[in-house]
Amino acid sequence: MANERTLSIIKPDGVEKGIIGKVISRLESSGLKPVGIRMARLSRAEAEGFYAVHRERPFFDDLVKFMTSGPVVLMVLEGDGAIARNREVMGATDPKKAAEGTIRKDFATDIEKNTVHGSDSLENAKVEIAYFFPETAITSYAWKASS
Ligand code: IDP
Ligand code: MG
Repeated sequence: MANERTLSIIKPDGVEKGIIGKVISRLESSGLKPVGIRMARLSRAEAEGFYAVHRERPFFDDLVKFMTSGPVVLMVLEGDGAIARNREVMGATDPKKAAEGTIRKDFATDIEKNTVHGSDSLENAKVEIAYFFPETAITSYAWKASS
């Protein structure tokens, strides 16, 4: 599988529940390596821009309100097939439908407060990573090759 990068977010409910470490532990255990991490309190404009594809959906306003309600952890994850792998570890959008052992099954409150975000395609991953991380803020593992 190809080495990929994906954008992961621990949403305000995950930070509020004090499970940042547990979520990152699940991601790392699945073979995903954080190559960029920062915390942020998203502005309304940032959240609206990030979720622009959902702007016509009935839940859009609530989603923006939720995503700006507290701090989030923004992460770039790297690994083999990272985009699909992250989606698998996250579980279905609705925690009621999420598989056993997934982050959303174990930690999410409901279909909105579902603890984590993950890019859903290579194209969206590129856009989402660039939205929050300049390339210089992403640490490569490439040094391993020359050590
Ligand atoms: P995803 O996060 O699993 O990719 P999307 O369909 O892209 O799911 O939706 C983005 C986010 O919008 C979800 O993670 C969730 O927080 C919220 N959301 C999605 N569907 C609903 C809904 O039916 N009601 C309320 N919030 C929703
Ligand atoms: Mg999505």
